[in-house]
Amino acid sequence: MAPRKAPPKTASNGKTESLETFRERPENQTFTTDQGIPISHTDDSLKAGVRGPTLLEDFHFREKMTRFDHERIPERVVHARGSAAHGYFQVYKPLEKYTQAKFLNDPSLKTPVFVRFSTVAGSRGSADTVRDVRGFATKFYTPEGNFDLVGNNIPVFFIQDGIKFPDVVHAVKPEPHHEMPQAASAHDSFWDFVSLVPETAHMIMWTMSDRALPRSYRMMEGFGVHTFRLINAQGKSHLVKFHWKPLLGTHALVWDEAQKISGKDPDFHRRDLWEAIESGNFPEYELGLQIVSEEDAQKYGFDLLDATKLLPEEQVPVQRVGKMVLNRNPDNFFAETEQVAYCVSNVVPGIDFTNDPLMQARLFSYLDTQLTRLGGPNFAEIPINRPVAPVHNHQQDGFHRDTINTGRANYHPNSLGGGCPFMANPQQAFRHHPERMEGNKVRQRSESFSDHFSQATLFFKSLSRPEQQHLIAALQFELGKVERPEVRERVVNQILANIDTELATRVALAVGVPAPKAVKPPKGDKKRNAITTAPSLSMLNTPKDSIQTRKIAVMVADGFSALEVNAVKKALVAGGAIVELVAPKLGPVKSQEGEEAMPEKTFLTASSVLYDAIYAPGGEKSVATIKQLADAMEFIRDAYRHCKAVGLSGEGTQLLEAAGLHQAPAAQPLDADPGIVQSAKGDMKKFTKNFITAIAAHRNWDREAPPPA
Ligand code: HDE
Repeated sequence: MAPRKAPPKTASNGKTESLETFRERPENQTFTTDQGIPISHTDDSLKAGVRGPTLLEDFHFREKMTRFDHERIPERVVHARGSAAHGYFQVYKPLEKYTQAKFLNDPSLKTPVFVRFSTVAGSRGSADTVRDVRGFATKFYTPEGNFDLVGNNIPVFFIQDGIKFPDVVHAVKPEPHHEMPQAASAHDSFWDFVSLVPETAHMIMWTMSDRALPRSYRMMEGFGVHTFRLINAQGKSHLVKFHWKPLLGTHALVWDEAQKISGKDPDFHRRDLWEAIESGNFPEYELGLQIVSEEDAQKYGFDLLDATKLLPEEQVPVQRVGKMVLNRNPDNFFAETEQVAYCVSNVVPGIDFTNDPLMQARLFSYLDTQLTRLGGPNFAEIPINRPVAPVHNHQQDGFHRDTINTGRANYHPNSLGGGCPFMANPQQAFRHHPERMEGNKVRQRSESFSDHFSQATLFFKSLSRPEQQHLIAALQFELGKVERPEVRERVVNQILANIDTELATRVALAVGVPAPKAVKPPKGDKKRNAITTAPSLSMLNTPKDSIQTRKIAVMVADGFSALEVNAVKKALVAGGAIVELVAPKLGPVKSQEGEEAMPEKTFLTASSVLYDAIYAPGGEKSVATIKQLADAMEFIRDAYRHCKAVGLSGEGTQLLEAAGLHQAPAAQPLDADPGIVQSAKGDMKKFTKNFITAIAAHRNWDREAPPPA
C-alpha cells in the first residue's frame, strides 16, 4: 500500500469529536469484566479439579460466552453489505433563494457527514463487485439536526409505488426454497417479476448497464432519486433532484473482471475505500441540484413524482453547489458502519418531501425496520446516530435508553418543569410545506405514470456503442441463466421489444427466443421524450484526464531493468497513481543493474483484475522467468481482455506474443491499439507519456470483440 500522505485518523469534525466520549482505548489498561473487575487469567475456565467440569459460578466464563452468543444483530433487509466513512460537506455559496437549511447557507461551515455505500441484494458477507445497484447514503450532522440523503448510484427505481417494494425485493433476493443465488439478479424469480411489471423497464436498462459495476465507490455518481422540495425562509417551495458528482469521474469494471474480482478479492470496493482514505487520497464529490419551479413541474412530458423517470441534465442542468470530502475511516465497523441508521424522513428546516408514492413508503419503512434491527426505539442514541444538534423532548424509556432525563415534567404542556422544553420559534422550526390537497380516497396509479418505455429507450440510445454492447451482453447473460423459456420470452417481447429492436433481437437470439418484430409503443404509452439522446447519461463523457489513485502492477522477476522501472514508476507516482511490484515470490528481487526491490504482491496472491493497468519492463532474465509462469500469462491476458492499458518496454514487449495475444480475436490489431503502449528500444520519456494517457482513458473499449450477434 502507498504511504499515507496525511494522518487521516486525526481528521476530526464536530461529529467525530463527539464520538470521543465513547471510544474505548485498551492501551496500558488492565483486563476486566464488564463490571470492571480485574481479571488475570482468561485462557482456562474455572473447574472442579483440573480435569473436572466447569463451574456455574465462573462469572468470567459465563459473561464472555454470553456476550459472544449475542454478538449478532439482524442484517439490513436490503443494503446489508456496506462500507462507510466520515467526512465533511461545505456549500460553495449561500442558497437562501431556495432553502433556509443552515448547512446550505454558510460557506464557512464544514458540516460533518457519515456516508455508507452498499450493494442491495446480497447478504452482509457477499462480494462487492456483483451486478447491482449501489446505495449512497449520507448523514449530514447539521446544526439543525440530522439530514439523511439516502440515495443510490442510479437515478431511477424499479417501481413507482412503495407498496411493491416487498415484491421486487422478494423477487431479486435468493429464491425462497433453496436460497440461491446469492447477490445476483440472474435468476427466474427476478426476471419473472420484470416480465410482468413494465414499470421496471427503465431501471433494468440501468442495472444491466456498466453503472451496476462501478470501478470504485469513489468513481460513481449518487442520486436522491425522488423529487424533493427546497423551502426558503419566506416559505417558497422549489422542486429539486439531488446528485453527487465524483471528482474522479464515473468509471466501471467489465463483467468478466467483476466476476473474477469476486473471487480474488470479495472486499474489493471496501478495501479500495479504506486504503484511499488511509493513504490520504480522500474521496471527493460535488453536491449537484436540479431545481425546478413549482410552475414548471408539468413541463417535461413526464411526472416528477414518478421515480422511474429522470430529469435529463440537458433539460435542467445540474448546479454544483458544494463539496463533500471523506477523510476518515471509522474506528469500529460494527459500532459505526453497521449501527448507523439512515432514514428518509430525517429532514431539516428548508428541505421537504413530495407526494412521490415511492418516497411516501420510504418515509415509513426506514424507522420501522430499524426498530427490529437495532433492538428498540432508542437507536437515535447510538453514538453514530446522535445529532450534533441538542435533543430535548418528552420521549422516554424503552430498551437501551441511555439518556437520564432529569425533572418530573415528561409531558406537554407542563408547569412543573416551567413549560420546558419550550416550543421552537416557528421561523426556525421545521415547517411542513402547506401544499394544497384534495381528491378522492383511491387505490390507483396516476395516468401520468403510465409511460414506461420512453426513458428506457432514451437511456439506451444515449449510451456509447461499447456501453450498448455491454448492456446487450449483460441481458444475454442474465436471461441466459433463466431456466423457464416463457419468462425469457416475456422479457424479450413484453419489455425489451418496447425499448429497442436491435437490443431485443440480439438478446432474443442469444437466449433461444424468437426475435420480436419492430418496436411500437404499447397502447396508452404515447408520450415520447422531448429529447432523443442525453449525452450526460453516457460514461463516455466523464472526465478522463488523470491517473490519480489508479493502481498499476509492475511485473518483475530477478534481472528486471531497474532503469526502466524507476523511470516509469517516478512518472506514475508523480501523476498520483499507486504502483505495486508483482513478482514470482515475496522477498527482494534483484535488478540487472544489481539494485534490490521489494515486491508488494506475487502472481499467486495478486491478479491483474485488481489493477487499472499493468506494466512489464525489460530485462532478459526477468522476462524469460515471467514467460514460464501460467499465472503471469493469465495476468497479461486478463488485462488485455478487460481493455486496460498495458505498458511494455525492452524485452517486456515479447510478453504479448508469449501470452498468445497476437492471436486474440479483438476488434483492433495490437499495433493500432492506443491502450497497448510499447517501447522495444527504451525511449522511456515518450513511453511514459503515452502510457499515462492510456491509463487516464480508463479502458480502450475499441479493443473489445463484440458480443454474439
Ligand atoms: Fe431503501 N431501504 N427502500 N431505497 N435504501 C433500506 O432501511 C425502502 C429505495 C437505500 O446504508 C432499508 O435501514 C423502501 C430507493 C439505501 O444503511 C429499508 C423503498 C433508494 C439504503 C428500505 C426503498 C433507496 C436503504 C433497509 C421503496 C434510493 C441503505 C435497512 C419504497 C433513493 C442505507 C434500512 C444504509 C435501506 C426501504 C427504495 C436507498 C427496508 C420501502 C428508491 C442507500 O427500510
